[in-house]
Amino acid sequence: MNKFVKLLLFAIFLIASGVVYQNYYRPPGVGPVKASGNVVEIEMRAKENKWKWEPEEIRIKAGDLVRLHIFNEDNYDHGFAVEAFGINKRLFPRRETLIEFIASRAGSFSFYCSVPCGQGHYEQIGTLFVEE
Ligand SMILES: [Cu+2]
Repeated sequence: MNKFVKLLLFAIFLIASGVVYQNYYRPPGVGPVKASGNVVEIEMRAKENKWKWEPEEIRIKAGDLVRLHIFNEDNYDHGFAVEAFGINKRLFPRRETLIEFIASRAGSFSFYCSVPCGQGHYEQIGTLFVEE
């Protein structure tokens, strides 16, 4: 058999198996969520010398475009990270940092300070609830 025919058959097999997976086997939680078009503005603070986020819980809906305005009240750096959405940003002292992302899947995810910042570093955590 001609090698190009073999390649073509292999390409057809790959595409067909992708289509079968998408339609019959893909779990509903895997794959992108449709963007809702909603923009959610959230004001957040890292409280001065408390190693606490305010608020410690954020509730949003899947598909929302989230704009987090985080003000760091301390005179040293913090970080803000949510692993599920690939977010990790440094928060410079006494200023606001804007973090934008689309909540592309539902669930509850923890966020935390990602810059070693002192005695309360490991307690500086919170939860992001993304509702369906
Ligand atoms: Cu820290």
